[in-house]
Amino acid sequence: MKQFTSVADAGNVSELISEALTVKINGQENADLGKGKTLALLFLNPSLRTRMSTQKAAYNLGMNVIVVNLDKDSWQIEFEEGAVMNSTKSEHIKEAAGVVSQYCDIIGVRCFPGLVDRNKDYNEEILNSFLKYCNKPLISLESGTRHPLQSFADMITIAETKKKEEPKVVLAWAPHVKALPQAVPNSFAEWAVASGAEVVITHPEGYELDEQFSKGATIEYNQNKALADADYVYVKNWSSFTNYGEMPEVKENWLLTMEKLKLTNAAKVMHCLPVRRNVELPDEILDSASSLVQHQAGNRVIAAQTILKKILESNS
Ligand code: SN0
Repeated sequence: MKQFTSVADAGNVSELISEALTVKINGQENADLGKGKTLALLFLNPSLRTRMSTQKAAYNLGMNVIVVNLDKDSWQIEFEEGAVMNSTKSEHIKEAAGVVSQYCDIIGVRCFPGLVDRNKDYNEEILNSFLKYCNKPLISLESGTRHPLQSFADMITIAETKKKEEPKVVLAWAPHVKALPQAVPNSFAEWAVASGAEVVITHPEGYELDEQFSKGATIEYNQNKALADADYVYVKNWSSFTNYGEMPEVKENWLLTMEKLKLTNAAKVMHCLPVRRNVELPDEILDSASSLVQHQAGNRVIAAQTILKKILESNS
């Protein structure tokens, strides 16, 4: 594996999930694989799980890790080609990427979308600058349009808990107080379809995802209908793709409840975290046996360790 930025880099998804399940059992077997190698984790946005799980995964493989909060601790980076750098940005990605590539063997980058300029976000301008100027394997830690390590961990979680070969998986929009990226739902949809699940996406009018991510899934605007016989409900808020970055008004109540869950096939409820309690999901669900959120977070280590292992194996 040369890079990990989307499901397209994953190869055969079922095989990758099987490999992850093996890593989970024999997690300490490759403790020397990454010896003498350094992982950079570069954050342009906040992180708890991604930072800690990827760092822990690297330690499990014997790697050294350097974490830099590029948004706070470093020079502000200019990504524009040919920019006249006479304002607040002190260092160009060309120099920064060259430096990081000398010090590190694998580079992880988190660069959320700005949610202002759809072309900039959906062309992955920031991630692509890192890909262009870093000459080491790159891992996305959530970019403009995707969060592949999260989706991989979610697929591992479903594989471990599913009671039938092709479970019904419902990606359900939830309310929020601020505009959030489409990266998590985009990524979840493409991974869930690729893993062979029956995927239904339910959201209010105006919250349609880009079709390149929702293709293969059924769109159902009626939340109750979508929930019928669901085996998993993946709850997530996202802002509008069509009215880019906006939050069109929603009249109905989209908050999932224990009452609504009765429509499902005793569905397990998933969320990538962080979750706003009693805004996106109620306490009664998060604190119940239906919730898989801690299980998902645990599998973030397994997802990261599997990807780091595959990259180390193909570059050693
Ligand atoms: C991010 C998102 O893409 O939705 C990261 C999820 C892994 N979530 C947020 O930014 C939540 C922020 C908030 O204030 O609730």
